[in-house]
Amino acid sequence: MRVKNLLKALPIGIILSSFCFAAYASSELDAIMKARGLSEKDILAAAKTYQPSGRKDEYLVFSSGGQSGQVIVYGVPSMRIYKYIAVFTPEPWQGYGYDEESKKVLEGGKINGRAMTWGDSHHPAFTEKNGEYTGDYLFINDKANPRLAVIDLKTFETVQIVSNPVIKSEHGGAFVTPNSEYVLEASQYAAPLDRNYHPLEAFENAYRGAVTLWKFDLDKGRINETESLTLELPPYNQDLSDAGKGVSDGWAFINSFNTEMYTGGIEAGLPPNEAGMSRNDHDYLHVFNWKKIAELGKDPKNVKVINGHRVVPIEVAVANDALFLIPEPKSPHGVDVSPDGKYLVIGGKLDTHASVYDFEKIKKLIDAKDYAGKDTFGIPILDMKKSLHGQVELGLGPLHTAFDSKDGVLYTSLYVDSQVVRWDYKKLKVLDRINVHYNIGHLDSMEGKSTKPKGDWLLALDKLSIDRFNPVGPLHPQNHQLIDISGPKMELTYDLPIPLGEPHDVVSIAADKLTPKVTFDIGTDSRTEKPSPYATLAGQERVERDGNNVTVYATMVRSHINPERITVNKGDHVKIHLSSLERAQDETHGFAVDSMNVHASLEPGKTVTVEFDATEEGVFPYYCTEFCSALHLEMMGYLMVKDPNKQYAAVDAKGTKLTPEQLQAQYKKIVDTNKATDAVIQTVVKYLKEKGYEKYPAVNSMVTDALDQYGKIPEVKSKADAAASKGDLDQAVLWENQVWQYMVKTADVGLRAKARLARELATPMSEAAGRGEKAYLRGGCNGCHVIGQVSSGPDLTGSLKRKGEQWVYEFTMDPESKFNEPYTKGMIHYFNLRMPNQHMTSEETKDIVEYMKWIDNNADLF
Ligand code: K7E
Ligand code: CUA
Repeated sequence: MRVKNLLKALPIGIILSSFCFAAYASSELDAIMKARGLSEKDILAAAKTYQPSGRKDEYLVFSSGGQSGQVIVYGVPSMRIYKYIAVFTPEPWQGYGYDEESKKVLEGGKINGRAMTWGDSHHPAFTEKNGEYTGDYLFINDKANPRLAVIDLKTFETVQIVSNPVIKSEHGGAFVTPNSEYVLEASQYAAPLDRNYHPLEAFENAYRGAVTLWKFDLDKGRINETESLTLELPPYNQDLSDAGKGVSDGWAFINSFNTEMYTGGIEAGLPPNEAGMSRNDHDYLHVFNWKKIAELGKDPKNVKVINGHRVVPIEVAVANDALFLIPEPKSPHGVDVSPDGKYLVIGGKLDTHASVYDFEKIKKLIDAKDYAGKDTFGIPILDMKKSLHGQVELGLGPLHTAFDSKDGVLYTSLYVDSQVVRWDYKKLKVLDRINVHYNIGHLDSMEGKSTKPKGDWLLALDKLSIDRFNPVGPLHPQNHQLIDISGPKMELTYDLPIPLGEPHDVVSIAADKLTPKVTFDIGTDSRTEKPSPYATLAGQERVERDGNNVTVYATMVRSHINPERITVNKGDHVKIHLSSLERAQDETHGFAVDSMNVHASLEPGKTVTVEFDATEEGVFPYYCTEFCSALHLEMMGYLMVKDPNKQYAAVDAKGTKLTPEQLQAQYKKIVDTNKATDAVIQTVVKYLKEKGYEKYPAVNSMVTDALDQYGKIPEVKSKADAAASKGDLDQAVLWENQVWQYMVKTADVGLRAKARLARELATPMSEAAGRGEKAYLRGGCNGCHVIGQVSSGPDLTGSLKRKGEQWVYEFTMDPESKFNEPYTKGMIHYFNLRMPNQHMTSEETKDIVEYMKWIDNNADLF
């Protein structure tokens, strides 16, 4: 049973005492609750959402980043933020927009040749199969500059941006058809599709709305621009959209406002847009058959080519029964299709109702050609009453809707009332409501836009946070609230301040549907996801010159950049291709050159390029920007920019020289150190091999990393030996030092692998022993005692056998009582330390004894 369900089933008293194993802990909890002013409800909310260190979340949430142009990734139920994915806006720490590979992706989003360095991202969407999320790719739209981005969820990187060739502003994207055939992007503010000047007086004639069907190639993971097409729509301001599924598969739906086609004119003394655009009682829900539109678009007879892009005109869609309108209460906002595809729920925004349309009724009217009339553009209008399943009064400002796993149950956000309403769209009745803080926009249940929404959690995306958080200046964070919807009453459990942009919408997915890579294959261009033509392996590092173009093929591995000196002429154009030779998880390097405004992030295996003009003469240090190892600061080099027309005076290198004896001593010392270090490594290797480390994937990958470092030693060692035999001890010492660097890295990972393996092989700990280990660590006992080794205190292995359980218990409770025993006296003398009284409780001490029993049972492993 899931923890939260368990919590629900038990009365609070039992819960609290089952959280806390010992009586003392319960009183400690009481004390904390009192001191912090927490209620039992707070403690429950914490227990439902808190993830202990190392525990992973059940769901990952992908939130639009609003005007930041990015995507924010966080976990449910913990609400911990995991990542900002750079999409429409350069993000230097990821190298995005500062290296050449990512600049190419951003370039796809240029509009009329102008680079766009920001976006207004609104609606993320996953790839789908049969209407269920697949977790392969994520799409997100840019409302400000109509564009669509593709993020690969293997790498969590943006791999493609396409710019819409005909529309000028958009909102109804990104909505994916149930098998990821197309990604829909509908316009918002009508404009001339030819992108030319047409006076506003020509609004009805020359301005148009539109919906673009971006063709997605699932195998390639990219949008195919030439196979994409657009359906022309009237110049009503189209709003949110959704693709049909199940019974409505093949169809899609778009809301609208301003069917009045009002164009404002406040400055000319005319009433403002807000008055003119909401004058009529009704606007139109657009219903169109995207499958038919895609078919029609294949025949050149059926399309107008605008800006090199195929557009299916309204008349063609109408003549082929592919486009209809249905009146809807004025200026609605969201349209959401139910999981089975049968119902369309429309949030009234200016109307207190939500309207539920029945697709089967709509389809019947269409099939019978039962029309209530036609609009100005000749589009058939279906009767509203005949299409409706019903309406429910929800409250002020209904915007968006999310579905529950329970049949007929759904949640609608009330922007003005700051509430979430749970209601039944089949039976048309309200079930529950909860206040949120404040002015909620979108909301989402887990996998809420798929055919299989989950009924455990709901996210409320609140536009205003006002007083919820510590004030951080007039620009407030947004507030994402986590609501437990698994019980009969909705329960608020967590507030997450969103520190980036105004996120409009989120999509969420079961974490186990995602299979992200942990490293790249060596030499990968992460943006094309193919081997980079510039991949450089160890030994291939070089600098090439072609006229004024200097190309550097460089590598990075703990802890050096090769080359460490790059000399160019003033005026040269410099390109540096960098390859990370790391194979170990999370060993990222960064690369920056003084004052050149370039930055790259090199995750293990990545190849990336930075490019700049060396316009000024001077010295420009370059360095690794990630604290990647103890020798990270040493991971640097110099870019020397010379003026080819200048003569530089020769310099006399000064510096203190070692005497031959000193040099000999230094050489001997480093050689001895290396031998000793290697001996340690060999014992670790022997242990790992004997215990069959290959069978444990986590250990195996650490050992691979350790051996990777160790494998670099022979080459360096032979250089050391060659220098020594030539009598160049200076060079020999330097190369031996490099041997030591590799050994330290090997030993570091090797010892971690050993500890991990010991843990894998050990017998399972009893609950008491587990608590004992925690008490042992909390008490800081590991400061003096190292299991399996004599350290600044004795090795605890075997001490129970030597002294007996009772003695160990008494000694831990009150060390001083034993200081006069000859055994203890001897120990104090040997270690020159007395065991301090850690004031453990009797329970804790008993647990520690259990932990020591576990140690003894596994003594051969330590
Ligand atoms: Cu309602 Cu852009 Cu989906 Cu904002 S949108 S809230
Ligand atoms: Cu590599 Cu720091």
